[in-house]
Amino acid sequence: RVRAEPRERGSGVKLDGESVALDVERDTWRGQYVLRDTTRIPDDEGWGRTLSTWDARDTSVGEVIGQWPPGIQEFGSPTTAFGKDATDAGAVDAHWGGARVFDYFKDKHGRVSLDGHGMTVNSLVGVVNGGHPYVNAFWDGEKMVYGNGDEEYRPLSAGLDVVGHEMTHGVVEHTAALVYAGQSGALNEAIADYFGNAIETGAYGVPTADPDSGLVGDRLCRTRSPRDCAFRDLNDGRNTAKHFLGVGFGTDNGGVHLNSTIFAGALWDAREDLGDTLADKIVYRALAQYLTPLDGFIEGRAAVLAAAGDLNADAGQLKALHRAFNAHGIVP
Ligand code: ASN
Ligand code: ZN
Repeated sequence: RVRAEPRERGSGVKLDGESVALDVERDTWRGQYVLRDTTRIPDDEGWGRTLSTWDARDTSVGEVIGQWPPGIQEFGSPTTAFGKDATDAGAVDAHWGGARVFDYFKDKHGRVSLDGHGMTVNSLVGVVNGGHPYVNAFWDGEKMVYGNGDEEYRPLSAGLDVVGHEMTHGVVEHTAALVYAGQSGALNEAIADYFGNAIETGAYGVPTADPDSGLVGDRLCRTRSPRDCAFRDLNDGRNTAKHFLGVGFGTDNGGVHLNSTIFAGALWDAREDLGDTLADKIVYRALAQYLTPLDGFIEGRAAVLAAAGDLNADAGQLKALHRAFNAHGIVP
């Protein structure tokens, strides 16, 4: 089958000023180039499956959750060089970051897209909150949505850890399907943070041992120091099961973000001892082969240890895992 729209190598500038290559396509109907990447999902997986980045500037968050807002289009440009509007909207970062995350799961874990079967990856950028800035991002069950940010925070796609986090929610949904409430929800959040930061540190060459490696959202900060403004810190060793905050389901789905660093902190500690490659494989295997929807921290520990055994972790590595879970109060 001959494709109507030729693939092109495009370019753009991220919000941190870095120039990057982008996989784009010419949309012959619109007479424009668009942020549509057809290079990553193989043709025999089916025509039309892509990574697309959509221009949802000024669309309110209520119009995008669980529905497709009318009239939005893939982010366009008159030339293959996407300009300042694409940068400012976070479109360049979302399209670039989406490809990094896609490649990470494919190259490191053999997983083709979020569902493992080449599903289309759609990212909406520039979303606002009823005329106000929107400083959040989320996976709504089918797509990634990025807020436009404010004076303190860049558009949310500017954090590769945030992009990795949201896309990992898609992977979790298609694997363990951890229920997004209470302890299974905190485990879901922990795994999203773990892979988000694993992908970001890998892409930027930051060692896990760096004390700032576990900051979530640190690249979004415009004025304050990353440590002050980051959303979470996976190196926050104080967050243990002793500090588990049981809050009502009406608050943060029962504390899914309050308690996530208990488990993510243990995983991030262990990653330093095990090394990135083995640690990531263990966490992925725990997610894809062992965890089930209502699991909590104790089951999470067992899943990780089982996966580590499968992957021939040696006695010292298993000990490091035990130590990390114990230190965070995750003890059966
Ligand atoms: N950024 C948050 C997350 O992905 C949005 C939310 O509360 N669901 O976890
Ligand atoms: Zn999340």
